[in-house]
Amino acid sequence: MKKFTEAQISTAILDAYHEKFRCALQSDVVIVGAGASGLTAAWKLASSGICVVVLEKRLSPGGGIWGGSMGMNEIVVQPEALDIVNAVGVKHRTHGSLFVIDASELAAALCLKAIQAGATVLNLINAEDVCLHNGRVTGLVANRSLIGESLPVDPIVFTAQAVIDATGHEAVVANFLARRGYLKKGVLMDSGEDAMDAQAGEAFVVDHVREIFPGLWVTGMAVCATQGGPRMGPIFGGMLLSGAKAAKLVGEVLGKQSSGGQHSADQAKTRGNK
Ligand code: 48F
Repeated sequence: MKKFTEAQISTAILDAYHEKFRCALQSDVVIVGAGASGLTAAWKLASSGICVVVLEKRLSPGGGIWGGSMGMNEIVVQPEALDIVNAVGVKHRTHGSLFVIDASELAAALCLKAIQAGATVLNLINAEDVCLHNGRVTGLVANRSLIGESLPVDPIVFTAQAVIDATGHEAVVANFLARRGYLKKGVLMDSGEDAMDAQAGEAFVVDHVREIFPGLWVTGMAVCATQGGPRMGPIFGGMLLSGAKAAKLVGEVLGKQSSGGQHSADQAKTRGNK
């Protein structure tokens, strides 16, 4: 007597994914990019009861964390980010005035924090355009990674009250607007991010988190790419702080109108989390 069948396995996956995907189609916040800043923003927003969906085009969430520096999988943070590092719960070693963290541990821990807080992370989903209503970004147009790029298959739309561009150096979502001339002068009008200056870049990436267009916020390297800030290499404190700041700014705006508290709590409960 068979205990389970192949059909049951497939049906279990299909039912679970269908439920997750259906909830994700309408949320409070869509974050594009599951790198350091995007996952931090997702974790913080979901922790405050906001319904968050993260779209990631690659197979694995974690963005640029995994590779550390030149493939050496260690990353560095500065003292200002230590509170967040401790809250994520990863180990760190002191190195002079800096701290070193195993890149895999940080990537895995941030992803776990975001999901256990109630965020929905959808991998293999590529954002390919924005949805724009009355001069405001109201969602993301997205397709399966690889399918949309190679076949004439129409996308799907994820609707949200706020969208965060956390796509790193490419600032993909901001570019959807820039290429049509929607962004004001000074935002993606010049040469993108500036040459490397680690300390200045780390400050810039936090100080310049903002709503660059109605409904669209930038965090992480997308901040520097859109506003000409310096790049900074494998120091990640600024990414964590930038994600936390984006969550705070978006949370303040949504605080007045968020309907997602119960939704997010329900999502976490469905997965057996507290
Ligand atoms: O690159 P990434 O980690 O962005 P970040 O949070 O962090 C930057 C650092 O990794 C590093 C650095 C540190 O000092 O300079 O570069 O700003 O994560 C960006 C994520 O966005 C995904 C991409 O696969 C990556 O995981 N992404 C990019 N374009 C799309 C996308 C897209 N069109 N749709 C969905 N995901």
